[in-house]
Amino acid sequence: MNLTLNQADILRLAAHVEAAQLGAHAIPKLTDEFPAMTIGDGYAVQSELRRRWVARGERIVGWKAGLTSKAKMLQMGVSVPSIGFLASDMARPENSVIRTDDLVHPRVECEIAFVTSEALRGPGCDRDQVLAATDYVLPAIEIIDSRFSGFKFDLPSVIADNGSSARFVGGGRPRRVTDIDLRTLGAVLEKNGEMVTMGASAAVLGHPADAVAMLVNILAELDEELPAGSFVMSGGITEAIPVKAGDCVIARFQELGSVSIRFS
Ligand code: 0L1
Ligand code: MG
Repeated sequence: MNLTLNQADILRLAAHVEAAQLGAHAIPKLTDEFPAMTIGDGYAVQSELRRRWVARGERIVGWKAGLTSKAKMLQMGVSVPSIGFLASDMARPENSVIRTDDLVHPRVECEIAFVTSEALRGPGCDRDQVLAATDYVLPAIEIIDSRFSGFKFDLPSVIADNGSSARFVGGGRPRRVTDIDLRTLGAVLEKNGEMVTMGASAAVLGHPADAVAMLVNILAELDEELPAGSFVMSGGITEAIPVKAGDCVIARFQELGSVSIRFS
């Protein structure tokens, strides 16, 4: 990938983003200081952020595909999806209470998560390879939290911020991919007992396994593979809904059951 940042700037930006994530404070988008920043620069900062996460003793448990629906790409003014890593300290149990005082401006999305039983490596990874390497899928809620002030960001900045990753919750009813039609699954998101948004799994690049293949192919550009046993969030089926302390959220999925969480 094309880089314009030098190593010192990559290290400094990763420390800057990490401080915003851990301290839950908003920062200006990184391209304000580095207008020529590229997607490759964004991934270089994200890789350094991942190295820092591991150095703090956390495990990388999987990856997420972001900005995978046409609607979301249009909304954010970007034309390609992104990926980010998922670490052990971001996982929360189903039905748990998630604090909001250590988040900047959390939003929730309904997603289909894949758990892999074999490693996947691009380039050229496709839907069939993803489905063959999938142990099971399950419904999930992603809690995204862009650290950029006023949600003003661009693709290089959001990639450096690890695709706004913050928390994730898997649950419901795990299913084999051969037992369901992953393309046509509907999902409804309820907040405080009211339906706030709904969508169908085809919103995710036409098929959620295509989003996982896209993720594997981006990993290949970073000279990495998706290890067996990874937890992979395939991207928001619904738009992201803002949440605050006191909110109860339930994501109901066709065929896959539901996932609920509460915010304090
Ligand atoms: O999961 C995602 O689609 C990442 C979205 C990044 C932009 C945002 O924070 O809304
Ligand atoms: Mg997401």
